[in-house]
Amino acid sequence: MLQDQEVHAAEFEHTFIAIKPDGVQRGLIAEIISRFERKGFKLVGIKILTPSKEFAQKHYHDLTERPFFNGLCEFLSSGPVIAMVWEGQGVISYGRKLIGATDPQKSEPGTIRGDLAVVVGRNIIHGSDGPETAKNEINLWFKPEELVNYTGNSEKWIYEAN
Ligand code: IDP
Ligand code: MG
Repeated sequence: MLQDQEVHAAEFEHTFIAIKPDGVQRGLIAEIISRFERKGFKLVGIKILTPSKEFAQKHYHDLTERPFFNGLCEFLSSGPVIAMVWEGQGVISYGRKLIGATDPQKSEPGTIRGDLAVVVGRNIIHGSDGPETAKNEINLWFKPEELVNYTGNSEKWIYEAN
């Protein structure tokens, strides 16, 4: 029976997604969460916080040499951010597809940045760019006990049995 199939969590990966202060202030929290949720990905961690500038610098440590680094860290720490961990098969790379290209002028329509943002410095959302970054960013933003392990009610309708 399809309803009784087992979905094994072993293939599920995790990614770190943040709604930046512009996305929060523009009232886009539900819109953004909804896109990940409707796709079939599962929310396993969420909180709202205003990161310090030092914390923002840690988050963007690989961009320290870029000319926009200071402004970027000022901006990320300028107001509340929604920090999330999403789970699912392929969620790291597909999450990036849902988000769209870094510069909203180049993001495809249908993506979050393509539909909802206009300039690169106000592109409303962050998503981990690979497995290693995802692990590091989740560890930076969340304590293990802040993440929830559960079976989603529709998982057996989203995945095939394996
Ligand atoms: P990503 O967010 O798509 O992974 P990254 O290259 O990691 O893009 O850059 C991190 C963030 O830095 C971007 O989301 C954007 O907000 C900002 N950023 C990137 N390039 C520029 C730029 O040329 N000018 C201003 N801000 C930039
Ligand atoms: Mg990046």
